[in-house]
Amino acid sequence: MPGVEPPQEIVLDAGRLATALALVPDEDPCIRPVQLREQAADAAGAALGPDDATPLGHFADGLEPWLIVRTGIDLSGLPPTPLDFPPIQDRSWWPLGWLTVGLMSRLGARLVSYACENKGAAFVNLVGRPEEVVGAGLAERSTKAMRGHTDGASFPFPSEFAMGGEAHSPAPDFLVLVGLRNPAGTPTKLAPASMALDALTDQELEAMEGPWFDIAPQGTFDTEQIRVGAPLLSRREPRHGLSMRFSHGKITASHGAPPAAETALQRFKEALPDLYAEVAIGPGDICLIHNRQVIHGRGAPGSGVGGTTRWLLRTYGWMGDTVGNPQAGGPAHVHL
Ligand SMILES: O=C(O)CCC(=O)C(=O)O
Ligand SMILES: [Fe+2]
Repeated sequence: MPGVEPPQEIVLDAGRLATALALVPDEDPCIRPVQLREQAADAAGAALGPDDATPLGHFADGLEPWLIVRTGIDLSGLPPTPLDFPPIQDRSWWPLGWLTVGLMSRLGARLVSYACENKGAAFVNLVGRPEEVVGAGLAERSTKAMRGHTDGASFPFPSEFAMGGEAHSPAPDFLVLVGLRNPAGTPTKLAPASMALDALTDQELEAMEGPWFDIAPQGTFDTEQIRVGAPLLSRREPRHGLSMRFSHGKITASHGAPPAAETALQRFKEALPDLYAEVAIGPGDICLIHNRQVIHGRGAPGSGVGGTTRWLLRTYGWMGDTVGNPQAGGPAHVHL
C-alpha cells in the first residue's frame, strides 16, 4: 500500500498459548467480560512473550494505529457460521473471546457495548446474512464491500460527553475484530485518519473542527438521534493528538456550513482509497484498532451464508478513563 508501513504484529508461541488457555474463565465471555477481565488479563499475559511488551505498549500509547495478534488457536470445533449478529452460546469461540478481553485489559481497556446496538451483546457476529432472516436489503449489504468509517460516529467524543447533556455514551475508543473464519481472505481495510487529513488545506482542517456537520447513526444502532452541527475532528481527547469520526454515507455538511466544510469532507473521502492497508483477519487473529484514529472498511465477503463462510466477531473497548451512562440494572459493560 502506498505510504503505509506494515502494521505491527504479534504471533503467539504455541506453548505459551496452551498455558494461557488453561487460565481463561470457563464461561460465556458475553456475560461478565468486565468483572472477569483481571483473570483474562492473567491468561493473556501467559500467552505473551518478553518481546511482545514493546508492540503492545506502543499500541496502547497510541504510537501505532492498530495491532494484530495472531493467536494460532485451534478453532476446529467451530459450528457452522451463524446467520446473524447475536452471539451464539457455543464454547468453541469462548477461549478466543477471553484472550481478546485479556489483551484489551492489558492495554488498559475494558469491553463496552451499547444497549441500542444488538441489545448490548458484548461480542457480535459479522457474517453473511440470509434474506429470509434480515430481508433483501441487509442480506445484500452483508455480502458487499463496506466503505470507510469509524464505528459509532454519531456518538459523542469523550470530551463532549464530559460537558453533559448527551443522550448516548461516548463512541468506542477501540474497535476489536476477531477472526473465526475467512476462507477467501476478505481484507479489512485500515487507513490512519491523520494521513487522510494531510490532504486538506489549513482552512479545510479548521472546518473539520467546526460545528459544520450532521451525523446520522450507524445502521446497527437502534436510535433516531442525529448529531447536528458537530465537528468531525477533535484535538481534545485523551492520549491522541487527533480524533476523527467519519462515515462516507452518514455525514453531510450542515445547512449554512462554510464551503470549506463541504470541500474538507470531499477531499477526505477522496484521499482514503489510496491510503488503505489491507489486512486479512484470519482464524484466531485479534485485530485491535484505535477507532478514532483509523478509518476502517472491508472488501466484499461475497455471496454465501452459513457453512464455512466468513465469520468475524466484533467488540468495542473504552480506555479506563472513558466514562459513559451505564444501563440501569444491566451488566457492567452495557451503556446507553
Ligand atoms: O467485516 C469487516 O471486516 C468490518 C465490518 C465493519 O466495519 C462493521 O460491521 O462496522
Ligand atoms: Fe465498522
